[in-house]
Amino acid sequence: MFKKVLVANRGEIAIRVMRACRELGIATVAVCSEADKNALFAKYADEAYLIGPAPSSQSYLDMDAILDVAKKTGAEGIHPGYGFLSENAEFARRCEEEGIVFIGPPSNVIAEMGSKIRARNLMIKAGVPVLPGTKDAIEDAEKAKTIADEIGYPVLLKASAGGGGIGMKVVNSREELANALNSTRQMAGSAFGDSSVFIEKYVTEPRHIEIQILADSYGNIVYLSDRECSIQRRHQKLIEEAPSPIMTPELRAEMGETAVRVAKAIGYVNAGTVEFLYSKGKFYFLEVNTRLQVEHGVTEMVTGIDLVKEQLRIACGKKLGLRQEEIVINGHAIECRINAEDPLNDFAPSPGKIRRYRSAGGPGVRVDSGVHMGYTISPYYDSMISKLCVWGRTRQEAISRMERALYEYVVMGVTTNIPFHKAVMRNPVFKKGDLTTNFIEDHNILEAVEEVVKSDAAKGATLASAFEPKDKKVAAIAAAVESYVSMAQKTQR
Ligand code: MV4
Repeated sequence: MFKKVLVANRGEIAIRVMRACRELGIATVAVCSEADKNALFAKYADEAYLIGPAPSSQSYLDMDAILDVAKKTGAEGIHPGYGFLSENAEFARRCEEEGIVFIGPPSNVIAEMGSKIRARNLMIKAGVPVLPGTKDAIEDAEKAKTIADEIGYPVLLKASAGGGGIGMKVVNSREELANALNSTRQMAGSAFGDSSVFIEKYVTEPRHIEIQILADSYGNIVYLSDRECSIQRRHQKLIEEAPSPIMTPELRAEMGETAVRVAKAIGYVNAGTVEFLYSKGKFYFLEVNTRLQVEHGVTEMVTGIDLVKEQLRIACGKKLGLRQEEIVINGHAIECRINAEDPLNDFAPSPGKIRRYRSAGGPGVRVDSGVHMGYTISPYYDSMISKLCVWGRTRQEAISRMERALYEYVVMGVTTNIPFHKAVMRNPVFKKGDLTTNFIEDHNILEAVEEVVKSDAAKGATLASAFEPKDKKVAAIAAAVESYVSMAQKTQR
């Protein structure tokens, strides 16, 4: 097992990885930017190194700086977390070259899955269901029209180098196709340096269901749980759950075995996720995420498996200690991403200082967070405060537990999307589990958020309101004392 691992990330995922390391007796090295000098993850690590100023390009994306710290500290492995360099094939290759273990898949697999066209063609060869579409990139509008006529509108233009919904354009008629093709190719070229665009049949009301897999270096591959990730806004996931409300043992086996076939076909190693669209009883391959995902915690809660520990074991050459028949799904888990953003203002980020903080807790509640009271949410990075996960024996118990946890969760000083999550949990269609990727628009959730904000404020329906001084004068004194204390702390530094 590794003696020392560098975590090339920040915030909650850095702490998440360090927790697994601590349990395995692995020393940890953190790298941080100027903005994160006093962040919890930097204090949690056994060693922490400043690698640059706040902008990610000069810190968490600076491969040279990160590799220098790894070499200087003797870290045998680097865990990239998610985002930043986690799916950067060049970084994985450089780790391999330096003899430092990249705790994730081989760099060539990351590169291969970075091309949606190549991934699709590999899946077709492996007999994995894909949507009707083109095997190659399309450049000529007339050819595209012929193909789209065969597929049938609406079609979706997709940038081959895109991901997470960036570089996608829905086309509803022949007349729109030529302009759409040109604009999508142009956007892909400037965003990804690769203007390749292909066509797929557009599925209008899909579910987004993904399968977690684990693969070791000896060809052993298992699937763990499925996850329903349909509640997204502009391709940003907000609520995930395991298992999907529509999952049956038969469907899970079919999708799981398909995900294992995908992993085998591409020579996958370590933790990964196979994304599918599900519509009218059928599922179709979308893409492979070659990293540990934000929402991995719901899989951990229903299987009892620590995915980061499994990643570390696989990365240091151990065989998978899991057989498919011993992986059992127990209960139901839901994750709400708690972000410092204003759901009443187009989810605009709301950076700033957390004046009061008390996370939820109690039976069946897990909070993965990188913040604390007095912490300032930086405008340089994503606005995540935490991932609030709950487990229940049934989906209904998980929902009521999530409602209770959201009631308890106190974050004051910044605006959060907690009211959004409350509005979803209360929604009768959500409670029935009738989800598609259009859920937020189809059920006017944003209007419901306004109601939640009003009712929370009016009748003190949150634990947070218990911290609000009733008397305006008391509030003014409290604020003055707080600003004095923070000034005094600054002078001490
Ligand atoms: C699609 C699709 C409908 N039809 N492909 C979004 C990001 C990437 N995972 C692929 N995505 C989609 N691809 C076809 N042919 C709908 C989406 C999509 C989506 C998929 C999963 C979860 C949320 C989504 C939100 C919007 C669009």
